Amino acid sequence: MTEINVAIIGHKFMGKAHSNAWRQVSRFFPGKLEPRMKVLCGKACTEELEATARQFGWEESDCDWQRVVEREDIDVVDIATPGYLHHDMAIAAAQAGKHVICEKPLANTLADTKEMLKAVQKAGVKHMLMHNYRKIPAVALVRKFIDDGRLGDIYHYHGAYLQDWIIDPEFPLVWRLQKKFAGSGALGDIGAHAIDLARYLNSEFNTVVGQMTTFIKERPLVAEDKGLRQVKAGSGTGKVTVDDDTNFLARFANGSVGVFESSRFGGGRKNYNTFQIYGSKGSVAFNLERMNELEFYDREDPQEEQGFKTINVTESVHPYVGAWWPAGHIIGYEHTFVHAFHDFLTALENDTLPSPNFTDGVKNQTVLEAVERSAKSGKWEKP
Ligand code: SOE
Repeated sequence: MTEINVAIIGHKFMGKAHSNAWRQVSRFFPGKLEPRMKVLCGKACTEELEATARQFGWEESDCDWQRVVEREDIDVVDIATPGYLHHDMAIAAAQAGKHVICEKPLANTLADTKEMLKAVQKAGVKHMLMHNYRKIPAVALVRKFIDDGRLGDIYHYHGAYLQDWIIDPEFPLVWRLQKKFAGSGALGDIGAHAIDLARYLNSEFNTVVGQMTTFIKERPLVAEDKGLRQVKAGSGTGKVTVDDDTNFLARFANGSVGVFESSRFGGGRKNYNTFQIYGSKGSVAFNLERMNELEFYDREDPQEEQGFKTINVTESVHPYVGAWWPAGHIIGYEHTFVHAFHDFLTALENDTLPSPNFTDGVKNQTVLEAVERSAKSGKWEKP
């Protein structure tokens, strides 16, 4: 057993999910490499940060990310911060010879993603992009079905990712609603997941045409910056500078067509990351809010049996599931990060490139930017 020393930058929602996964991965997926949770890095060296580091299982805490990425004893840097920070952190980590994991989207601009890919390739380090939804057993099963020809030729792909956490006009102007921090709104945050899943399961994108809408254009500022990265803390309101909803059409390289929607105004949809894929031999439908189930329609079933059936993706033969519990004992959102780190450590052990990685980050960003161009031009745009 060889220890691999990990540093994480970021300790909010993604920092918490990643920390849990670093603690669990070797318990359920024992391999030659065992992660050692060395240091959690935050914005300010406070007692709260130290307490968070202890609570999440890290040996130390620090508030100087440049110092952390330069440490001789660190092998992997895990970037779990807002998108506008990814570029500088990933390049510094790569130049320090560290393997790099980065949350999605890889960066807020295509130029930044290309510089990050160049840096990790030049440094010869491993790199992974944390699109954790590829690591859901049901999603990996769809990938297998397609590889096995069970869907046949793909005709169309529908990807809708809806949430509703900002539907209240009184919800404050947080960093995700400001272009300077988030790059874009629903499109770059949850639309990036939909695009990545479509590339993983179906095909690369050929052309897109889309529209972007901001329903609520002003939002309240909060009294002080509670880590919400306000444009300026204080009373009154601030301007929303990103999309609340983006929808677009797509033509794929494999000849299929696509319909996509990403919105934070899908009232009642909490994390409704869904896709349906329709092919010549079969169809599938998935909903993250029911992540252990996959709807499958097989045109080769006898006619009297035709129809969608619900596969309970909890059998030991299903991807990743054998490491957890017996059939029917479902798993959850946090397990997708454990699967991602298992795949990352396996890639390090085998000296292969993790998937998805920064190359996917560049490709995803070309699609995101083509949709944004199209929303301005009103025309079909090529990624
Ligand atoms: C907020 O939209 C968010 O936390 C996304 O940023 C994550 O990528 C998604 O997995 C859950 O929702």
